[in-house]
Amino acid sequence: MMIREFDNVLLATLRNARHVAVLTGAGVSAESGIPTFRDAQTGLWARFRAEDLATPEAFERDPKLVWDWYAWRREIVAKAAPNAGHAALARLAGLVPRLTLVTQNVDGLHQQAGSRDVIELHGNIHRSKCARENLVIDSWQDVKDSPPRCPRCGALLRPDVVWFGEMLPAAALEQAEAAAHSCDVFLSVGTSAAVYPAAHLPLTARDAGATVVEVNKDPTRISGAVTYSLRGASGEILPRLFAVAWPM
Ligand code: BV8
Repeated sequence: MMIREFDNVLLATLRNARHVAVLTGAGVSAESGIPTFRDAQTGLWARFRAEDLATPEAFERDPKLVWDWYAWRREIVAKAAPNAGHAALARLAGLVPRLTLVTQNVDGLHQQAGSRDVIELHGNIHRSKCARENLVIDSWQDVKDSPPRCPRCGALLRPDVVWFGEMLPAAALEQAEAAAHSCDVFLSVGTSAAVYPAAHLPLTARDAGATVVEVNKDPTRISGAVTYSLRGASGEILPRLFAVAWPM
């Protein structure tokens, strides 16, 4: 059901929820100035598609290109601040008995907004790891050429994110799936629901009997499968929805 204003059943369901699970995607960071994953890229990177660069094959073929692409994205993220949508989700933790916040984003903005125990399904762009040992490396010798090398074994460093074709961190995925099975409300915010297995989560929640609420600027492939589809910017809808559901 696509609704403009919030109906009373939705508001009561939210207010009475024992456990709310949230899945966010790149759309929740769009109002912070971070291009979404499927936005066309700009500048030097305009001729590349994100999906083609975020792969082990691309890194294998041209490690410098992929490393430099992440360095460019890290610069954009470094200038970005959490927006009203991130802040509303951080406040939500104090409004419900139990909140599980799962994100596909790698920008760390939920944590910056004050959310705790954020489940990062696709890693974090601020962390780098040894491409051979898979261990997170905090510091390395600066070399003019990129990517830098692991100070322990000399292999190339890579971003600590999950590329297409790679497994998600098992513990994170298990926690996210458990929350989808046990929550009574599942919010899918700012995601095209195009990438698996994250895209299964809202449907897992629906099949387990949860009320699923999508908050998204455009229709997505799950818009017809959710209980409520709220169309618009998360930075505008989330603060209003929570203020109406939990009047001060
Ligand atoms: C895996 C990290 C085992 C890197 C990313 C089952 C079926 C089909 C395919 C598969 C499947 N299982 C696995 C696959 C293959 C693949 C996949 O899903 N492919 C897709 C393209 C079909 N999945 C994998 O490879 C995963 N690994 O499952 O391992 C396996 C492997 C192979 C085969 C079988 C099993 C790993 C996936 C992780 C990839 N890494 N990111 C990086 O960031 O560089 S995914 C990437 O996409 C980002 O993390 C991003 O978050 C994610 C999802 O995109 P969205 O967040 O939804 O962003 P998008 O731009 O698409 O949409 C934004 C939405 O926001 C839009 O709808 C827009 O309208 C809206 N919006 C914009 N502004 C706002 C807004 N909404 C609200 N407010 C606003 N202001």
